[in-house]
Amino acid sequence: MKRMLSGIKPSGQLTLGNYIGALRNFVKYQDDYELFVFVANLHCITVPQDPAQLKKNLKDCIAIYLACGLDPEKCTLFLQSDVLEHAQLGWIIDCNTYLGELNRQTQFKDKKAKGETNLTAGLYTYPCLMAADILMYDADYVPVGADQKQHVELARDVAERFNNRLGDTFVVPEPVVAEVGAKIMSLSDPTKKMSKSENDDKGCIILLEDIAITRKKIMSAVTDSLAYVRFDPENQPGISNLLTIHSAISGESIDSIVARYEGKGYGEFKKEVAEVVCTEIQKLQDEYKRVIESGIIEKVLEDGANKAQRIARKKLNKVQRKLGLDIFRK
Ligand code: ATP
Ligand code: LTN
Repeated sequence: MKRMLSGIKPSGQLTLGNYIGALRNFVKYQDDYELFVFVANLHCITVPQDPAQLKKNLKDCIAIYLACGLDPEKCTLFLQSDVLEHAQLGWIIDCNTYLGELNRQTQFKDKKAKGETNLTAGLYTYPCLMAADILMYDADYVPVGADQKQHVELARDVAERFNNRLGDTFVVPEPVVAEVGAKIMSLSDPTKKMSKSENDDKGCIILLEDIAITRKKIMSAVTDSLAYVRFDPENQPGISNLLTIHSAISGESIDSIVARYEGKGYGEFKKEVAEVVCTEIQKLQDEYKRVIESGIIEKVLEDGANKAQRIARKKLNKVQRKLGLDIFRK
């Protein structure tokens, strides 16, 4: 069975973008792949976090994973910082990545271009830790949203370089980006990604927020004055985003939705999108409550970390041996 791995960085509450672009797909993959899913809490602290809030977000993140249908019997679920090997391999990868490669990573470049101050070294080398997460487990495939593809490509480059220099060590991973829903846009500014860390309250649907608020956000989503429902991301980014959201959740093709709305107004269309989204999120919230009340999270994480660590330890030993870092181990 091929191996697949992905992580989510709960730097805020999880959003509809995370759900459509990532979580929902993981659930499908767990039957066909040996799946590893973790909470990337070390990646969260690349920007300042309130400790109490972070702790709550981490727990919610795991609970949402479980609520979406990730089954600890079928996949390995763990917290990144519980497997200490990640940080050590991360350092080794720091030392095998060129500044030029990091300078080309758009996520950091964008933050810098926006004039954000106090950017940390961790934020800059973030893709190296991500490469460590991936290469540690010999992942064949890495499902990510469109914005993370470049980071997986860096992991590929580092793996290939290391293998060429010191012999076969890492599996070269491939990014997997879903066709529909890889980039859900903000409802208040459909030219920007829906993001939990951008302080975009109106544009961002939080999975655990009150359903009435979700409905309201969709009904007041920014659209345009053209007044026809059509998929044209360039000229009608708002409507196209709503079509994408609908199609990703309902499974109905965008063409078929567009055809049903010929000659009809945006209000009616938004109502249907809101219904589709709210029904899905309500189901998720019910399941989330059940998970929290069941108290299984601790045990799931403990088992997941033990399983992940056995693999990570082996890989790190191999890498250290290749680099000549150890003295006694054969
Ligand atoms: P932030 O919103 O804080 O910039 P993020 O949501 O991009 O962060 P993660 O929470 O780690 O970062 O993302 C987890 C996964 O969800 C990634 O694969 C990411 O690409 C995907 N994802 C996040 N936002 C969206 C979105 N708007 N549309 C589609 N996929 C998304
Ligand atoms: N950087 C990713 C989260 C992440 C990840 C990973 C995803 C950290 N390590 C390894 C896939 C594989 C993000 O911000 N979404």
